[in-house]
Amino acid sequence: MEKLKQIFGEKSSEVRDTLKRTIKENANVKVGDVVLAQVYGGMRGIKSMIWETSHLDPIEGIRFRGHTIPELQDKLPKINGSSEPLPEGLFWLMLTGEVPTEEDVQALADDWETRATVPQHTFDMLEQLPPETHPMTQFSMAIVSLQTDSVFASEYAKGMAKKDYWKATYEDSMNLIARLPVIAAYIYRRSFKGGDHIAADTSLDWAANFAHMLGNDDAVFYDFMRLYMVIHADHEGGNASAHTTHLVGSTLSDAYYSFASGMNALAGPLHGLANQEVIKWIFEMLEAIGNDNPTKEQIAEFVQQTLDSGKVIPGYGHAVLRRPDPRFVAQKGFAEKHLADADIIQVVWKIFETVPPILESLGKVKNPWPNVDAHSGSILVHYGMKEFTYYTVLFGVSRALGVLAAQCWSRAIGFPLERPKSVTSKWIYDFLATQE
Ligand code: CMX
Repeated sequence: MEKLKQIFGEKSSEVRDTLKRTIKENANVKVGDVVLAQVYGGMRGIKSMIWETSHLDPIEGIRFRGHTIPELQDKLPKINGSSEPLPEGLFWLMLTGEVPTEEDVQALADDWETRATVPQHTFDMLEQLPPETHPMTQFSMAIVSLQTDSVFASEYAKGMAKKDYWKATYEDSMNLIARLPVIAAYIYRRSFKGGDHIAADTSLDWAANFAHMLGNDDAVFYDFMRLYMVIHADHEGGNASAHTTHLVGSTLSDAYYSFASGMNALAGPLHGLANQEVIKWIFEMLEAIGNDNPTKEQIAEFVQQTLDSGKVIPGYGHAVLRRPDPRFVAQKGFAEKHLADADIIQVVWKIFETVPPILESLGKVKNPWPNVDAHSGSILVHYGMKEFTYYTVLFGVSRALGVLAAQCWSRAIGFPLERPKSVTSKWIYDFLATQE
């Protein structure tokens, strides 16, 4: 994909030069203060990293290079007859800041297709794992096993110059993104379909081909996969999977090592694994209530039981957002258009009406609204994909687009090793004593 590489190379070198000047001239300008609650509170809100590909506003939600999700749905190229944007277009946008043409995304899809061959040792390694191994464990291990092909690692060993780091990272990112649907589909078919694998259909775009290899050729499901892959791709840099990829990448670990680390962060239930937890919790609720059409009163009672047993309500709350997540809203819009009558969708919408006032009444939850994970599982269940332990892998395939585009930028700008300062609680007490 010489055109994309060339545009990225030109843009990033301009940005790097401007940034170098800006940092030099403004090195001591304050961009914020840090208070004790933030030091002990998961570093919420501390401005301490640069992430060029997207930005999150607590009220408005995510913007990818300045574009909201509805704007992406409107502006990014679509394939004939499809109503959802192609993830290829989003990757182009995140990398260059420009909305690509239809020809550009077609060329990018063709390029990924040429890079999609997974080495046999990755499949062999997966086959050594018990089929019941959690899909995220398999996914993370498969990504690390692909590292044998890292262009960055091999060029670095030969003595690559720093100015060329981004070129090798670009190659690794493109190869990895091209191969992820193949390994992800392989994991799904070996874990849940008895190893009955489905060959790629190279006439399809990246997301539709992924849906095809998973085993679903419904045209509307193809569209859902395109939307899913777009909305989960990036959520600025501070979330755990993005930040982990960035931190590990800052050591000059290649894209494979750093992305696998990001996936290990995504596998936590407070982050990406929440999409599996949501549907598991809904199934438990339906079972406890004893029917597939519970009333809001029955849902409220089950929510209360969950809270009383000291657990969180999965799919609700967010570390940054203070309104319903636009990614939830986009999926709700999709469901309203295509599957509004499905029982499982109706349940999710009733939960949406029931949970926020209950969480609000606790007086401590900063955001009582649904996040991205509250809706995705119900749509997958409707399309027959009920194996909820697999859901976070789908999130992970999409997340590659954002964190790897961001890693190309980090290498091009030349960000240094990330190394914040930690202190002990004794240091804090001594410091507080000096403030009295
Ligand atoms: N259910 C019950 N209690 C919740 C809650 C929820 N959904 N969300 C937050 N709270 C509680 C917290 O546990 C915390 O309680 P304590 O003070 O007793 O420890 C209190 O409210 C304050 O938390 P907060 O400042 O509102 O939220 P955080 O920024 O600390 O955490 C998040 C954010 C997402 C981890 C939290 O809302 C949560 O656990 N949600 C459920 C899990 C989930 O859906 N995660 C997916 C997030 C999206 C993603 O990354 O994919």
